[in-house]
Amino acid sequence: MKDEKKLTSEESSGLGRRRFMNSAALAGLTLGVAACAEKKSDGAPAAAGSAPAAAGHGGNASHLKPGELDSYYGLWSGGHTGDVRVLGLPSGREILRIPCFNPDALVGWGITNESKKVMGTKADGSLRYTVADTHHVHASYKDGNYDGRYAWVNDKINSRIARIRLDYFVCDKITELPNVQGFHGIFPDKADPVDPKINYTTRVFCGGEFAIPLPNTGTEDSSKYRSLFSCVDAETMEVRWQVLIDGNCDLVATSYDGKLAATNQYNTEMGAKYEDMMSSERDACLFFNVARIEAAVKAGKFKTYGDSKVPVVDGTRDSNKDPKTALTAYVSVPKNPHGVNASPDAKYFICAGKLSPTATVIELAKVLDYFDGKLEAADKAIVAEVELGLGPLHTAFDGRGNAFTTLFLDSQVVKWNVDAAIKFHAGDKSAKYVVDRLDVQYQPGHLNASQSETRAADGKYLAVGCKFSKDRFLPVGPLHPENEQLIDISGDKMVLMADHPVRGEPHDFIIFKRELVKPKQVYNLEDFPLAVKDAKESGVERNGKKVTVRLTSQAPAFSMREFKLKKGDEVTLILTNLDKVEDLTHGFAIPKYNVNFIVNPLETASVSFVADKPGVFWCYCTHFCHALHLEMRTRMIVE
Ligand code: CUK
Ligand code: CUA
Ligand code: CA
Repeated sequence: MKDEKKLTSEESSGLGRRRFMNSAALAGLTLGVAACAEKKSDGAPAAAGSAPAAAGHGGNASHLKPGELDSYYGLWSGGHTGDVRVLGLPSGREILRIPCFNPDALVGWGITNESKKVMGTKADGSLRYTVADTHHVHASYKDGNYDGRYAWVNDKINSRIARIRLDYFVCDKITELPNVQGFHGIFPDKADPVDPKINYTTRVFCGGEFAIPLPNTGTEDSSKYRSLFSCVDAETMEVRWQVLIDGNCDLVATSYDGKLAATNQYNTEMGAKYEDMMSSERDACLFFNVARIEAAVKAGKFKTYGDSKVPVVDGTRDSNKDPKTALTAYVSVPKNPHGVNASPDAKYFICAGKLSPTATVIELAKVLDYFDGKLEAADKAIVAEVELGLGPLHTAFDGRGNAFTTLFLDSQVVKWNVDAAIKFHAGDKSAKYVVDRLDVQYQPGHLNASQSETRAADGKYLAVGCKFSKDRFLPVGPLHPENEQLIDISGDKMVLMADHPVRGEPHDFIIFKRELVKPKQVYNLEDFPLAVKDAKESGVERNGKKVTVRLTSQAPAFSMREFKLKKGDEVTLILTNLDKVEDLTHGFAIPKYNVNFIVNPLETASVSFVADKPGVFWCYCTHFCHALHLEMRTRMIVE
């Protein structure tokens, strides 16, 4: 009888397709559906799978009233779109996309000279790359928490790292890593291992996943291919050093004391085919002794490869047998591990098994003991290796001693207690380490909890990036969106709160309290060397074929009604927005010239083009700014 009622409410809320799912998935839905029915009887709007599901389980709500602000920011990697998406949580509303690696039509990223300079151009001025594959977003730390300065994101395709300024939420630098392919894992350090006064991020570590010949001569003999682990300077964005390793890098984690960075390795076999990559029963979690690596670089104990001047130190097994001088430590973990994550109590790294149904808990103090010669083998740093379910990929934390791991094959999140797992592993078989399991829809990859990888993990919300949404949203042809699900983790039991469709494929994200960033509302004229500071400075300046057009915008007009060019002119057009009010943004589009970009309040941007088409071209404002927005134009006359 009860079940029938649930189905009816499913159908009335447009979710009748749920009936077609497998039974395991259906079980996971029950809570959300029941809560929907409850809420409806309250006379409140029926928002599918929203807040009410959490009632009585800690009370976190995902539905916000109109005008209400979210309490958390989420920074989501954009995947193929090469951007970073800013979400508000718990509502899941997408607030902004920050273009990094790919052109973006809204802001004119890849169109303006300023953005092209960040993105990198070829000799002819065109963009070096227009595709990307971002996976991991992480932000800068201070005292073990985010400090709101920067975020970084990787591009796996072209081995680039982009930095985002979190005052303006814009990408300001991109660095391409030398000597590596498939740059995947990324993580900032959280302190300096040498100078205790530096309790904030100064380095970003980058894992190279695919092995290539060094230098890349195109040799077919894959036994000569190598992977490198890289360190990028957080301020200058220059590559400080790299480490030649055995095996490959996948994800990256860092310790709170700054002493250790780690990467999980699924290809210790150094195979070129997947069968070879999974031929060993165990692979590794590879630890880097940051202070020793930097001492080796200082002492000149490095090589360089090809054109790159970046020092490369030797972190291979053979060269690092004596723990007391070793730069690296290879800790053996089960077959083809995936994520590695640092617990908020600063004690452990957890490596998920992927092809093994286990998670491995590695105690950081013991890894340091190994480097001090006090532990006979690096593998002794393992304090637990426990079964969780099929396909463990990534782990998040609630700050109360619990870990949450995605099970890709089981389509579940499993909540488990780290201390209990350690007890169980030590022989106490009565220690129940699995606390709860929740079905998710479907096949989750990354997950992250609010403030998870900080000292301030608060155990409120958990977001799960499900790779398949199948029947969760209206069908739109063969390609479905991914399903980002929000889970309330404030109680003992996890409670599914909401589904959100997202464009593929974000992979990873972080969630942090809104008061940790202080975004600016307008730009500063002084920050732009090209700024046209007064409308009176507008005009056309000719130097042979080279022409500079200076313009300002102030709603509802550009500073010149028209400007004249000659066919063949090499034009640089500089536009400063003199409006000072936040959000009073103007656009500038030139028909037939492939130009469209925006200028935010007190921002300056420029574009360069050859005036190769004669005629009259109405340059118009593309961003609604004023009642006279449509009238906001200037005439470009090419004679
Ligand atoms: S990888 Cu995507 S689910 Cu690139 Cu972080 Cu694990
Ligand atoms: Cu200016 Cu629309
Ligand atoms: Ca392997």
